[in-house]
Amino acid sequence: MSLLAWCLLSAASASSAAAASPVLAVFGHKVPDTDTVTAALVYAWELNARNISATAYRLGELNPETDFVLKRLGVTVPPLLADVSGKDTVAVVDTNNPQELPEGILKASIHSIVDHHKLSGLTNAEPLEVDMRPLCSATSILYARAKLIGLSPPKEVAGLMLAGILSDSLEFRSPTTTELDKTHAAELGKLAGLDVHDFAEGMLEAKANVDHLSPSELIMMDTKIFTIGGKKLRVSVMETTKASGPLAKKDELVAAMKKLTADEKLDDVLFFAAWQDSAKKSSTDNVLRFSALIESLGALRQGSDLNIVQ
Ligand SMILES: [Mn+2]
Repeated sequence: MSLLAWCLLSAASASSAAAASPVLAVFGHKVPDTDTVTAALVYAWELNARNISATAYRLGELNPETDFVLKRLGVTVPPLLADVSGKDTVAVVDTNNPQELPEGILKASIHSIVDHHKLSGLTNAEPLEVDMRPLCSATSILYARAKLIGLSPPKEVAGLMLAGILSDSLEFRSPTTTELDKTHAAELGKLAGLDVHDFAEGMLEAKANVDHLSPSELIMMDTKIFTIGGKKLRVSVMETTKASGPLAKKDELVAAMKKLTADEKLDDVLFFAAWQDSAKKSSTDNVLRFSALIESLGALRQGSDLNIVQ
């Protein structure tokens, strides 16, 4: 075979292979947070750089922090994905819990998972690539992967990686933060041309601005249902810069929590509002706790655990 014929043949088979291979849908969990959205975008970038066609999606509305990050970095908001089917091939980031994924996930073909959570029961018919590491965020794992395979992230991708680390680690205050995460953040700040602390402050300000959200939207911003001791609880958390926001909305919040308890046939809705104090290292020192059940029972007392815990 002549060299030209060989080249033509290779090109033809390469293009037909590309046409036949499906575009991977990359996404994280429902009620997306910053790490889930940025990790989906970053992993789609990595896959495309590896010549695996991939598109990032989100499974819900952006929270104000993620909205700030994408605008600050000039990155387009990924499209919303309603569900997946048996025809789809997907890549999952930042979760491996089927309850946090679209219903069709058990029928879809899973190409790979990149996650930093504990094993949570996702199964698949075929062998797949799984990269799980105990780092503070999915994007921290993705940066380690990029370094390993010699991919250098462009500015905006480095910014997305940094945002995932800063968000999930609460700017390194979370106990899940490792020394490697801090090293990654410092390197990514340089690559993205961002001052790490200033960027984190901007994210925190955006997160704290919840004026436009209704009490029920506040409760659903970062939330999960747990069954503990036979009781079904919805546990919601909110991080803010000051307690005055959620305190001012306390009555409306508790009313919305009672409604949710009845609507979803729950035993209780717990809402934790944590705010950061720059003078303290831990973010768990300052927490407001609200319970729909205790409020309903009239057990709220002055100085009880529903008030500020210092
Ligand atoms: Mn995460």
